[in-house]
Amino acid sequence: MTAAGAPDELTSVLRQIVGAEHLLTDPDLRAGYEVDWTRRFHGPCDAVVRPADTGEVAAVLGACTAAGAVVIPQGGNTGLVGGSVPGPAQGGRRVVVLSTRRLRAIGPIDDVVGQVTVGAGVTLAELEEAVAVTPWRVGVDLGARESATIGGMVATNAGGTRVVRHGMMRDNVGGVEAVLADGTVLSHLGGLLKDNTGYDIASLLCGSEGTLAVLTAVRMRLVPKDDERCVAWIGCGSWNDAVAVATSCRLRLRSLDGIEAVDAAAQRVVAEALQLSPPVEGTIGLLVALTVDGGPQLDTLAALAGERPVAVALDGPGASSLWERRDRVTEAIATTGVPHKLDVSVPLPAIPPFTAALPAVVTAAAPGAAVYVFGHLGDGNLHVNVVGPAPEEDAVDDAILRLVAANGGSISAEHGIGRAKQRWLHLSRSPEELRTFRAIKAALDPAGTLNPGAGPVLP
Ligand code: FAD
Ligand code: LAC
Ligand code: ZN
Repeated sequence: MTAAGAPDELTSVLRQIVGAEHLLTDPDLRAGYEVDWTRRFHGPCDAVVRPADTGEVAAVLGACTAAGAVVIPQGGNTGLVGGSVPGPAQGGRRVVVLSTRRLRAIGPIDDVVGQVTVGAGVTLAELEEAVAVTPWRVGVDLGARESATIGGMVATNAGGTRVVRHGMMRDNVGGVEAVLADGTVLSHLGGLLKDNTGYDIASLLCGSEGTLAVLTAVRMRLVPKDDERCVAWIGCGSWNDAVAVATSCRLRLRSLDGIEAVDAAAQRVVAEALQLSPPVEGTIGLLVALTVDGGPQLDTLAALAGERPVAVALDGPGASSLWERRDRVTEAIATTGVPHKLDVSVPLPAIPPFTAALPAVVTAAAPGAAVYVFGHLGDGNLHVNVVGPAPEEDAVDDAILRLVAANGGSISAEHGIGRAKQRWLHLSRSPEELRTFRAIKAALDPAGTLNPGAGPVLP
């Protein structure tokens, strides 16, 4: 196989492993795997392989490492930092995208402990559907549920809209099966609640972004299914006000799932692009979701909202409609151009000064750009999206991430580093930590097969 697609020994080995139908070399068939969801990141590959099971993944990785090729693991390709697609140049090495979408087995659901083992290529929506008949549900939820895979969600340690209650992906994983770059299979899927028998490989792979191993199966810990759910949208006068309400909610509302925020610009773009008007007046739309365990919770919610405009809906179409106005913000922004997506976190008290400084910082770096702020306020996690600068320009990224660091924040709250943020990783991690990352990488993938140039290991 060459960059031009001519067959060579690696191609024939890979074809023997996965079968001709699942080795894609035709440019038209490869195209969708070569560009990310945002359209900001793209790069060519020589082939896409779609292994059917763990054995085939191991054989593919062994062959690619032996041939000195690069392997980019890819699940649903909904990642927002360019880590799921090749870089523009991968050091002149041959590039193989390994798609996990055929790893779709869903094992028996353990109703007693609330666990299930699933193939890494199962989507979040498919898993939710499979557990819908049980008293359990998946603890993590996010807008890309129809395409995002469980393997990709572990690899990015995805967060989403229920972190306040159920934590991030790491908190919902009971074990993993994964394949190292040399083809070694590691499997620890027992799901024991207590198991202090050494290093926690599942936890290490959470957030590893395809740089240490390819996840092939995940033991998911499920959470009890909610009773009736209530969603409230509160119009807040400012970020200061929104943070104050969010803190009161966390202190006083039991069974709180999440507290999300959508600024006025993001509400406007949702209204325009999706024909979904903001449900109440207010600078910041604050969306509070909780499980209702009786009247007192709703009374407390009403008291917390006080004089602010509020819309409340119990489970059903009303709740879905309120939720849609948050769930689809990313989709709405993408209709206006190629976004620079800056997923960051800052300490809650820093949100008002950070958001106050933001407009001037953006204007200085990217005059005329549109800026939208929304995200998981309960986690101190804001998504700052900027539309206007060309995809390859990163002055505005630089300015915003430096502002984040100056406010004691993290340059990536939940999306990871990918190809988008390697340049700024030093703002959040010390040289000692970065050296340790490199040592872990060298131990598990000494040939540098897996996703070089992306994730937390700097080139
Ligand atoms: P991909 O995009 O295919 O890959 C992401 C990374 O994981 C890459 O580095 C890739 O190499 C690696 N990878 C994928 N599969 C494997 C595997 N089996 N083994 C090893 N490495 C692998 N993210 C959040 O955290 N919270 C949100 O609320 C959220 N909302 C979103 C809403 C929308 C509309 C969209 C488009 C995205 C959203 N995301 C969110 C981002 C994205 O959905 C998550 O990062 C998700 O976890 C990616 O899953 P994926 O299967 O698409 O992974
Ligand atoms: C969200 C994605 C962008 O929260 O993480 O909508
Ligand atoms: Zn998010």
